[in-house]
Amino acid sequence: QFQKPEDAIKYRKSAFTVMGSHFGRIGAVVQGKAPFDAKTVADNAQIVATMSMLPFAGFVPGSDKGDTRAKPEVWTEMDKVKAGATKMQEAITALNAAAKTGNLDQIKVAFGEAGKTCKGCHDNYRKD
Ligand code: ASC
Repeated sequence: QFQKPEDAIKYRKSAFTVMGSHFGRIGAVVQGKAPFDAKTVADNAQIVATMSMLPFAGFVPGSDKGDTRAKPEVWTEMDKVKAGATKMQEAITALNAAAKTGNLDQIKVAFGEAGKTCKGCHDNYRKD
């Protein structure tokens, strides 16, 4: 799937970067820093949902060294990481559903819940 560990690192970081960019665009709306357009939020939520499926395939054995902020615990606690990933994907699915309703209050709640799942993994498994 990946020729070398660095390719896997680049792949997962790229997926996280795109996911974070589109999640952040929803965040700007939630925080009142960007105008609420239901279609734009729904489009962004769909991209986040699709991207959220991708990064974890990039945490292959041997890709713990190199241009990565992933802590070694990612590989020794992979079952916990995978469980966290599933929780995140579920929260993003809920955000995507909320976005499709076009109800900003629902979007705000779902966005907050999804953000917690991002942070949970970052706190435990990402350096700095
Ligand atoms: C974001 C983003 C994250 C999460 C996290 C939530 O917008 O890029 O990783 O929210 O900061 O606490």
